[in-house]
Amino acid sequence: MKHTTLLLSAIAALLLAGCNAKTPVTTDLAKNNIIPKPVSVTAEGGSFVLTAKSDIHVMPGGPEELASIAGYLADKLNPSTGLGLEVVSDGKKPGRGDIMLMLSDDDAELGDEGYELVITDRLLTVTANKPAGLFHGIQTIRQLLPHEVEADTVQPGPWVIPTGTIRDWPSYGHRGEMQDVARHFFGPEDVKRFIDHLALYKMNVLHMHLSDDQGWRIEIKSWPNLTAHGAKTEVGGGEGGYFTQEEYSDIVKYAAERYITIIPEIDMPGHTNAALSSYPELNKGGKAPELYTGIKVGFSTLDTRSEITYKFVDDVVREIAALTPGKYFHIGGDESHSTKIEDYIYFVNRVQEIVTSHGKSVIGWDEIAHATLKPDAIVQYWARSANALKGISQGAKVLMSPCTYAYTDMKYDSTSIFGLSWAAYIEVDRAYSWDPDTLVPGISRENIIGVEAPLWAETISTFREAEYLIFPRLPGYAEIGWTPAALRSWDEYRERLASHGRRMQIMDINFYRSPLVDWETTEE
Ligand code: TNX
Repeated sequence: MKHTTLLLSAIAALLLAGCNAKTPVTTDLAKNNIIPKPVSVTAEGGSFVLTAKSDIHVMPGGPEELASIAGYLADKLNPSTGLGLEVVSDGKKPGRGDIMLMLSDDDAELGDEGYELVITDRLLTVTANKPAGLFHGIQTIRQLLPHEVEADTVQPGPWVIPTGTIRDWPSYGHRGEMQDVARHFFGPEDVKRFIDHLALYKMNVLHMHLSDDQGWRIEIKSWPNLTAHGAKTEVGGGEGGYFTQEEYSDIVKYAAERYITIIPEIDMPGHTNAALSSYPELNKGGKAPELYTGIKVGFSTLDTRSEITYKFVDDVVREIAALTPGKYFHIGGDESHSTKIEDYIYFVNRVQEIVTSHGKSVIGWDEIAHATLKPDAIVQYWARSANALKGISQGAKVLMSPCTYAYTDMKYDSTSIFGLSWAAYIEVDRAYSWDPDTLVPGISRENIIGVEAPLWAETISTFREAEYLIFPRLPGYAEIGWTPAALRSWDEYRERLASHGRRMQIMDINFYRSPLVDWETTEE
């Protein structure tokens, strides 16, 4: 009967795999290389095999979103497996080799983003309370399959996953990266590729640094010169660029389909030369400076005592907030060295009111704690723990981005071709080996909303260069945000990361071959 044939072909596939597959096949689920490391894994010792008969079933009567998530999985698996998996939502009973996606809201432990994978030799079932959990479960499926699953052409397989159960949920609700599109402009295709990278590692936030001294990168219809003039250049004098509102909305949608929230940042009152150059009336003295293409910080400031400044901020926040479904608006607030402290405090207090009036909560770099924070404000700790503690004493929560560990624009070591080094050299082990809950005395678990790794773009002008700084540190930041500290150790992590070398290679990710990792890669 059919089952015997299938079993035999599965065994044959396993044997074949033993002979010539590049990724060794295991039947021990505990030997997985999943990043971030799952909370709990129970191995059964058998194997589940995807075959030409496999399909992706979604619970009948469930929300539309389930079919979209299943479609996303099919789109990931079909090019490399060639198995033509289809989405089935008509309630037909799943058969051998099928994947089943289900929502069930009675598993409190899993929370809003957790999932359970039950893998038997017949069926792979993903269950979650919310669609976001199913989406993260799918990333685990991708990582359980051989690396070649990430190829965009048909590969021989076999497509085997060891049997057992994975129960998994994140430590923190906010796990993100920041992309600076101001120092050098990166267009929609680059941002989408970044979003795809975040999704694979179960990150759920992309913070976009949309304005700085060197460029204004988002269309504001009521202040058109911000982009007509202020987007025209970038560090080094290149041509710059900006997102139209349609392009920005398209990015927001693309991210949302991957359960990633976009946080837009307009950095102010410092880091504003591009805006000041576009509109003389925003300057004290009314004279517009030239555009700027260097990499100094701290020389620009909006005129904090002029009403036109607040009209400007109100228009900008209103237009961007209307395109942004996420809860937060990031007001920057860092390194305003040309703004007097009393003017800075006055400005941040007023801008918080504006952001709140447009229905968003404020995030700002740690300096904003000098002002009187709104109860729901978030302080992004990057440099000064005293600022973060000041925020906490006002009841604010903290987002952890310590520059000496989490700055993705720092060089790995003195030989790195890209990156800065003012904060530290951040090798892959250093990027991984810190714990947000214990890093700064006085900042503890209950104060922290999560972890974010910023990628500043002074030294990088193409996305391949960006990838060199992002990878392989991003998977480590993702794990710090997801996996409980008790399960994290560099010695064990570096083995898992080594296996992702091959995966990154197949995905054509330009990653830094850190000498601290015995990379599993093929000759290049
Ligand atoms: C500090 S981090 C900055 C950025 C620079 C970065 C370079 C922060 C809030 N401000 O303006 O791009 O250093 O590493």
